[in-house]
Amino acid sequence: MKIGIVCYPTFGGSGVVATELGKALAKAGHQVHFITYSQPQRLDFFNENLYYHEVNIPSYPLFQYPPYESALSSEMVQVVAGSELDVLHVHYAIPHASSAYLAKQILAAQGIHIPVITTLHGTDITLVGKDESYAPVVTFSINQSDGITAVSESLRQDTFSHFNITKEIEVIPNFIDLERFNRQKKEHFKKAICPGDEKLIVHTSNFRKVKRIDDVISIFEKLRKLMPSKLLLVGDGPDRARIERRCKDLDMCSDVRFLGKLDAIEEVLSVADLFLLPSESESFGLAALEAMACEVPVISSNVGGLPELNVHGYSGFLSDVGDVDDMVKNAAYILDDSRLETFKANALARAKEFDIAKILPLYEAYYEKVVENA
Ligand code: GMT
Repeated sequence: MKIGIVCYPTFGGSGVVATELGKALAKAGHQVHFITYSQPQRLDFFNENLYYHEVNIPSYPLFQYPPYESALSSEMVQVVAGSELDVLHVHYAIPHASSAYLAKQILAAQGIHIPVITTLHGTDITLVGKDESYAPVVTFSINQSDGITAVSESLRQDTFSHFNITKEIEVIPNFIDLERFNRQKKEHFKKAICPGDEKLIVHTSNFRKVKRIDDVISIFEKLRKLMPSKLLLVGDGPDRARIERRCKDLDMCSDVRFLGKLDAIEEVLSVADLFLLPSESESFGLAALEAMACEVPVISSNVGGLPELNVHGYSGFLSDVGDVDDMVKNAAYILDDSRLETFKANALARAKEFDIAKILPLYEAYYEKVVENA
């Protein structure tokens, strides 16, 4: 098939999923056209089936807010018509679903029919999308999509409860490339960070409020009193500066390191003993899946799609949002030397259920169904 993929080209989960999906589809022989405003972060290899079309957003003194949606729709029109695409798959509803709707109408006027699939990722529904500034457009454009997928059953339910959706939503969970995400031998790295053989705790995120990084710090502050441990924080975002200050105030600087944004996240995960994800809301928790694939058990909150990924008492533990004491208790339980290796093996076993080799055929079958029925 000839497939157009529209996404945010950044480190964010939706962009990562879209890019990895496009790469896998190209490897499977499909022709994949990325339509984004800059080169997607993980589009880091050459394949004869992969194409990249940059959305050009000209500036003009009149524009306080350059009309990205119009530029995106125009690029979609050109790529669909020029490359004769079979389907347009947009990731993250805002504003990609409404831009796709507009492109579809323009193409229809030219006699070209293009089925549109929208994949919902999380904050486009649970946080940003339901804001009344966006909700009417989000509702309309989701309903106008020929196919709709959500990355977890929880997100599917949330979509029906927040919006008046009149169509079916297919759940296709996120996936992991186990060839990239696996536990590599990085003993020198572990020794450098944990010279006293301390336990290594890792958290990765975009440092937004929804991630509750304060809980990460509170969990670690209590845990380091129970056992020698170090914390690595990967990523960047609005809460980082405040959290760095808090670590200084708590006199924890010698045990906490901020690594900033990192591409080779699997190298850090390869030396980790435990991953923390105490989020307030999480439609899937791709960061936790990446950790599990690298044999890292997960302490997470029990919200959204996390219970569909992290199996309580097997690959890690789930607690109520904000229940720091329960998370500390569970973390100490996992990190006990008599149990840690079992939890690591379980984390990997669970991650294997989300192997891209299992999930890719679900997308291919869904594309075929939508194209046939559209
Ligand atoms: O987590 C974020 O804030 C980023 C966000 C995104 O859209 O990039 O992630 C969402 O999509 C990911 C990929 O499907 C999911 O794994 C994350 O759970 C989801 N984030 C939230 O629901 C908060």
